[in-house]
Amino acid sequence: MSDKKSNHSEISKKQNSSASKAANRPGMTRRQALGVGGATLASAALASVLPASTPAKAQGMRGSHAGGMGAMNEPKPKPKSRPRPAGKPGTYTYPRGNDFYARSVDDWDGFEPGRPGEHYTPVVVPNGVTLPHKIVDGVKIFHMVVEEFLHTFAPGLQAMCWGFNKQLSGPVIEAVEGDRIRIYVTNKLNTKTSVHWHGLLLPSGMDGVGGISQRKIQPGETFMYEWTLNQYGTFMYHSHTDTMTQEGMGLTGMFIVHPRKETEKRADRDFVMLLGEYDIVPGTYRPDPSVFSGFNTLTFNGNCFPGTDPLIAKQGDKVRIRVGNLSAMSHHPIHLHGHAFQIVETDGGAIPPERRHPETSVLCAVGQARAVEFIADNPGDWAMHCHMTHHTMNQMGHGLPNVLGIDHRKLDSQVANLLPGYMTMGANGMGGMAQHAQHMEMPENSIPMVGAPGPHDYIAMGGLVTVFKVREELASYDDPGWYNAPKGTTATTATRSDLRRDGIKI
Ligand SMILES: [Cu+2]
Repeated sequence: MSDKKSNHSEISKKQNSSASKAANRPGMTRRQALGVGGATLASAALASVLPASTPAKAQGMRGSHAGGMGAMNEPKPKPKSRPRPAGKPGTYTYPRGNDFYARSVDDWDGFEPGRPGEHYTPVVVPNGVTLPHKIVDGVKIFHMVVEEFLHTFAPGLQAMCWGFNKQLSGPVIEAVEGDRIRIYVTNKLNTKTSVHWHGLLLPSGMDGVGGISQRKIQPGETFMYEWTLNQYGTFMYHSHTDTMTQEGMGLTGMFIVHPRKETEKRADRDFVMLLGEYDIVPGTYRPDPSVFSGFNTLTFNGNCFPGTDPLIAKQGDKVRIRVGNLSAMSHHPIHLHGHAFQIVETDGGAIPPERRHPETSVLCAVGQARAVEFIADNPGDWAMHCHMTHHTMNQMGHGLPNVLGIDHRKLDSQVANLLPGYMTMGANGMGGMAQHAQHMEMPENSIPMVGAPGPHDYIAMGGLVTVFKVREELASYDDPGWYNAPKGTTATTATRSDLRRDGIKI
């Protein structure tokens, strides 16, 4: 869209100038500016120890041919001619052992920082933001502060959470394959932390696992993570120190890497959705990360329905929805109405077109990421939700006594003598609970288990629910309101003549 382009070109200009400054620094090559030892050096070293006429594969086969006398008669290879692992201390060699990694180029050194508009179409984050960056000497610089803050999950429900830059989920990190990135993490918690870059191929010491790959970041300290992105795809980041507590308090986020070269047509709408779950006991203001099950606050990008922003697309748009799951204990089958899609990426790599298959739900287990794609070809308002029924509920309603089907009128009048206003909830299900709640005193800091007013009726859902809105025409991607369905395309009451015509007896 034209307004977007003008924004991007402004950003591009700034980025161009700092990138060329780096490249023009006297006496410094681009590789030095980027601080990369790199695979080119490593492969040159490997080439120097292999006879030029002998492919590496043949060399390997000869070494492994253990049986037979012929092998004994061959001259023993001198130690120096044996292929060694590439790389040397102080350098990092890009991992190249698996051809299924999602990569659009063969080498990642020397690229300018990727620019929005030119190298990628920026992602859309409902209820969220992307992490701003600046460019210093050709390196993309990010900064995140880990701290406690008051987060609103939906109107009426707040809790003190731990987040990156006061966001739950954390701001989406967005970059391009071949970008050199440097991420500063400042710890403002009263406890140690570290950040793991989930699914990313990087030097072991940058992996962020407290104790294994690094010393933990002490309260008040700022750590620096730096590497060159040598893959593209849908990834995540999260605390990897006391993860039960720290992820359970909200230290999670998504990390998107766009391909340096276009592999397929870009999505017009590229949505990022992080799934999460928290246990907030009504009347309290802090998630309880120690529970094993029974999480009562289920979130898309840190918000539960009706607090979730809709996803907006125009008919004909190519849509990508990237889903990551950093819930504590729950897998989520995310179901989209009105469309089918193909799963095109996991956090392990891209799925080749010939191996994709159609689905209408994508199961995203804890610690997994999935990207699905499709054309938005069906105008309307379409629910998108987790298909686990307890995950489309909010706080007030799990684990209640089962009163389904009982006649509670007598009971209510008796108990009301002791507890004025008492009303048994759930005799006909939970759908009416939110409406009852309008007339009842609710516990402090709690929201009804379901509910928001819809265009046709009350919506009896909460938690992991949002709406995918597709319109024939759109002036902008702002929320267009509810769908105005063409006449005769909405389910409604059957008339007597309908029933008579089709022989339906009621
Ligand atoms: Cu679920």
